[in-house]
Amino acid sequence: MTRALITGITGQDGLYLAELLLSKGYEVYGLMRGQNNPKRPLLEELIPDVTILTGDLTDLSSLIRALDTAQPDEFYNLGAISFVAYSWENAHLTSEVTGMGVLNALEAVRLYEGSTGKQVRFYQASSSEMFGKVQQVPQTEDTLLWPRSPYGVAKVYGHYMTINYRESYGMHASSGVLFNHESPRRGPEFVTRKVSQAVARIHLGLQDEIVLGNLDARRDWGFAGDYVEAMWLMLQQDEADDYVISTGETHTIRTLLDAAFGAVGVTDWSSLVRQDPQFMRPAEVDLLIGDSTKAREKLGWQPKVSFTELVTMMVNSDVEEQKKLAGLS
Ligand code: NDP
Ligand code: GDR
Repeated sequence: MTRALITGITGQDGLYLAELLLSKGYEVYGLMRGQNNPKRPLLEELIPDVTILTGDLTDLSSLIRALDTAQPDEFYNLGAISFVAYSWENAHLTSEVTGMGVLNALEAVRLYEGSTGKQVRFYQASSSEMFGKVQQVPQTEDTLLWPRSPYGVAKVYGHYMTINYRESYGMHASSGVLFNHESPRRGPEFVTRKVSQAVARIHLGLQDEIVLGNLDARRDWGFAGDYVEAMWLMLQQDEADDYVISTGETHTIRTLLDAAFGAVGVTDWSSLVRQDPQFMRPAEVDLLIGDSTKAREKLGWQPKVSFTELVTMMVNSDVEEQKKLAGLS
């Protein structure tokens, strides 16, 4: 039985990846931080077959211990402080977790490989946020990186450290440069879920308006369930490598609003949306659109869920959730 260890198991991608690996017959271990993580009950309900280990990416010894227990064939490093806006307010902590945490994970794997003689295939969750200031579109594996946030800078560090461990120690370390991917499990701080939740509440008469920041930024949004398949495929290759994972379509926040309100039959949302400078960023990533030709050709990967299907799925899920919370169903 193949064994996998996932950091960031309580996050959106951790859950989808764990479900995918369990469906393939893996023995799955998940690293969870904190002495009493509030997400533990939900995790135990959704993925009871995953063995939870405690540890933190900033604590190298906890990672070494987790590897000793899990004895993984594959290590997926999904743990991070992942909210870009928060990274300006907590730049040092973001650098420690999202940047140095990758070094800790790589080092723990290298030590484990050295002491056991066993190979562990390593996946690093790199990000399109690394492209930052627009240099070239669509963005590929070769596009110049110009990060625009402390989060983006930390991800660049982790990305190059992963490549460096591959080149220095011959580790099977791959980096997936994933563009934005969403789902009904997306954290409510991210714009897609903030919109789908608010649209659901407005539709049910529980809220009057949505307050947002920049409506003109463009993102290449895909479905998280499709993207975790790409992570797995990367670790099934003989050679480790880096891959862009994206849909190749880009949409503004305005188009997101069209699709989300459209899902509940509203065509003119102008009186329901207000902009507030508090949600503007000190530096914005204006345009993301990825070219995933390499992944499509070498991994045989392609996204299955369209933008409209994704947004409709999220709004419908939030309508049901909000009905339950409000005692309407
Ligand atoms: P989430 O924010 O949903 O999950 C982040 C996970 O990291 C959580 O499980 C969180 O645990 C964990 N974590 C936070 N701090 C630490 C720490 N100090 N030690 C160990 N774990 C920690 O992110 P996603 O699931 O959306 O993303 C997964 C990864 O992919 C992240 O690295 C993200 O940066 C990256 N990424 C995401 C993209 C996206 O569009 N979703 C696109 C490109 C990259 P807790 O629940 O305890 O806070
Ligand atoms: P992003 O996602 O920063 O791309 O990072 P987010 O959904 O936070 O922002 C996307 C765009 O929407 C604009 N925006 C708002 N964003 C939020 N969160 N809240 C608002 O009210 C709002 N109004 C407008 C933003 O300015 C931005 O342009 C995500 C994360 O998952 C990262 O971890 C990951 O690496 C990247 O995607 C790829």
